[in-house]
Amino acid sequence: MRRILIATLICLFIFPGGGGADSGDILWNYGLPTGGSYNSYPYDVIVIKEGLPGAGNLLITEMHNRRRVIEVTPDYVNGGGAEKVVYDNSVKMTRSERLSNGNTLIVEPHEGHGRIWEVNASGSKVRKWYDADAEGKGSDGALDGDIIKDGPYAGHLLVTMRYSNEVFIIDKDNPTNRLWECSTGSNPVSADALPNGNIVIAERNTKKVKEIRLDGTVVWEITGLDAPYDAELLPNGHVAIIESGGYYSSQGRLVEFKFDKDGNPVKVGELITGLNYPHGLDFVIRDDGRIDFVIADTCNNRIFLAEGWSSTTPPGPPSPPIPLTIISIANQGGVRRTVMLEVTIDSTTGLPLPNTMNWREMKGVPAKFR
Ligand SMILES: [Ca+2]
Ligand SMILES: [Ca+2]
Repeated sequence: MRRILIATLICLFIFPGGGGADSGDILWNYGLPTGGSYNSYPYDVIVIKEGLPGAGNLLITEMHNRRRVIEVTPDYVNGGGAEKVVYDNSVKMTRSERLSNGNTLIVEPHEGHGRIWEVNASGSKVRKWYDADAEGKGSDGALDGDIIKDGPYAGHLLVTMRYSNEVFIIDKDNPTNRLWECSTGSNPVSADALPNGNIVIAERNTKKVKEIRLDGTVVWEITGLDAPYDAELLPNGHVAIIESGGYYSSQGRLVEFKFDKDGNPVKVGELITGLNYPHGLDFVIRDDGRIDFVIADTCNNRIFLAEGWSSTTPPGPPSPPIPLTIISIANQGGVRRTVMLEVTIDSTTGLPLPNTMNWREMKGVPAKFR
């Protein structure tokens, strides 16, 4: 009884107003369940990068029912945001990205119609970057496509083909010419090219995310994942991964890994659980260096921003511990009792430091509490 009372008091004193924001908290939500505009099976979300038209806006790819790419200028403070339709389609789309010329790259993965297009600001197709049919892959579909930003293949197109288990680079000047290719494990569903030229691939069925060099050697791999669909290498060297779980399983989650001194992945933890078949992940860096995550929670029909636990800045000197004295006055069985608690609080965790908690019952009530 006393312990419960004291624990409650500590919470009230350290976190006035009901508690500070913990990592994993939803800071902004777009779509269900808040009502208003909803996203129709958003497969992916990206934060448009600095230097590109629309920088900071979100590009959301809706896959089912309403098949659109929309651009949202988020209002992270007041909620919601301004929305405009970039492209309205009749077939499925999985991913999209903003190009330096202001146009948008879209990926149509539909079986038998695997194509990657560039659409202009008016929503008209202006270029076909890739056509699976032209390669005799009528039963396959391109599931991811990126224009490579840096490295030896900058400007060319990275394509991820889910059913033929391959990732390859298409010549920007000749769509039938492959500049590089590799076989992957089963069901590669996304790939990103890194500034150093390496490629990060998420393999759904082999439950793996890996970074490979262009010579095919593996830099690292993280195995045992539950249907991974997207991965982001963070500015602090960590890797964040979206595990989809399964269709309508609500077992989707965001997990984060770091690397030990030997380069082996070590799980930091699960930042968010209970997602419904999520497929897309990106991040934003806050003014204080904290990395927050933007997530396409696909079958919950929403995009949201979640508070991360990593920081791009190294940790500063530890905050000093906080000495605290709590006077509690309570009625217990009609008898009024006064308890004084002295404790030292760890200012980082907000929890009592070990062996610092002393409490004693007082006679009477101190004058200022009467
Ligand atoms: Ca990609
Ligand atoms: Ca992503």
